[in-house]
Amino acid sequence: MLTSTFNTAKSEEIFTAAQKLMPGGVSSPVRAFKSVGGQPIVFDRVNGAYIWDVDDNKYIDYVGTWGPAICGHAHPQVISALRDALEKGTSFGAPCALENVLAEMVIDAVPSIEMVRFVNSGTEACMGMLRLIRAYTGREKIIKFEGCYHGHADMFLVKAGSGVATLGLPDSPGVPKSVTASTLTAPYNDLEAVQALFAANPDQIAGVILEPVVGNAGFIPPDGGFLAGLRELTQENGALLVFDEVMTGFRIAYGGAQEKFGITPDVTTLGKIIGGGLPVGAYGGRREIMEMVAPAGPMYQAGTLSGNPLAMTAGIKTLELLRQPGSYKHLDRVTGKLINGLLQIARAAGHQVCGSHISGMFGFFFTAGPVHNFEDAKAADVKKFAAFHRGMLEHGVYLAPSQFEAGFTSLAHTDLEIDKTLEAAKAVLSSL
Ligand code: HOZ
Repeated sequence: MLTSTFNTAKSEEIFTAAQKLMPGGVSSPVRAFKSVGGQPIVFDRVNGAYIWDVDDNKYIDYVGTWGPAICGHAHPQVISALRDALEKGTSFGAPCALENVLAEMVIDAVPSIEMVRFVNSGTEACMGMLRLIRAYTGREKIIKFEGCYHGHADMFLVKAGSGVATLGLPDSPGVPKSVTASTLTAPYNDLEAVQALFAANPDQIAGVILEPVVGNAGFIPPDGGFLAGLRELTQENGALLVFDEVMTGFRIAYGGAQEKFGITPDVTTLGKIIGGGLPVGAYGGRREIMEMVAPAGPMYQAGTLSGNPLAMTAGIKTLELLRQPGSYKHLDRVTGKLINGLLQIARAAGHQVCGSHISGMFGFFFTAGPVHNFEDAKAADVKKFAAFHRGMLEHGVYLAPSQFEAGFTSLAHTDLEIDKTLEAAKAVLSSL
């Protein structure tokens, strides 16, 4: 059901050409609209809470380039800082003073981090982190949770979330069994399952790795006591606790989930926001652990563009903006208004729905819920989500094209955008 003004002819033309040039026409699978149907929209520009496509349709954006755009897209201060940095070049491949500035900001903010290594993506951060916890503990096995996504490295592609869940893929071909044999999995929010894995693998588990708030199986917060229970179990068993805060870092609180829930892991991975929209990742933790990393220690990990001045600049400016008083209060207020409004409208229209938010991160499922883990998430009505997604698109609202992704707001989302979104949701949900 196209609205009279919804024309995506140029998007379709460009995407048709893209499919001959790149696998599936995209540079990352979750963008391909596979689970919501229709062709993906091809974008031209972004600003504040908005994103425009090549046909000049304007959308209120709740993807925020998958999280980094927390200050709003193309924030004038970020752009201006980047222009100045650009004058000095794009990459030094050598130490740069800006690395110190961002490192100090990260160390000051994130309780578990005393030293940090910058890399170029969340995937790289998680690869480095895994080698580090294995090097530090001298153990090989890890525990991850079903539906959690820690990037696309071999050892994490076991019951993974994000695009793997969106496309309903089995664990990926090309990943050697010998690599994933050390990856043990448990349902999220299930302490007993973790306890059983520790009991069955004594002195073999290097660490427990999780998204402290899941964003890659849809949005799933931890049950009360879950994070504290993992902290205890890891300590009792000589394993490290790792929070993958690529999504939640600087989003659900300035100090991430560990600040929000008061649980300090041993190691943390970051990405997205700390690059302010440029490619970046980082892993950090206690000094004695981080000093294993080369050249301070023997664990090797490297990168040509790591710590480059543009990514450092965008990250520093983004964190400066976030540090201003009221940022997280704003994110919490607008996101609460959005999710509560959506749930109310959906229920009034007769749909079964559940959802929640923490600060500027949210999610909802078309099921009565509650959703505690990936199995619960998979039981939601994906077809209804697809129809809702399409309807919202046609009403000028861009949501993540998958039920298995969290949504993000920004400092640029105001009551105006939320009200317009809820108006659109009312129209769409009453027609489903
Ligand atoms: N890591 C992002 C959220 N699941 C997805 C980004 C992508 O795969 O393009």
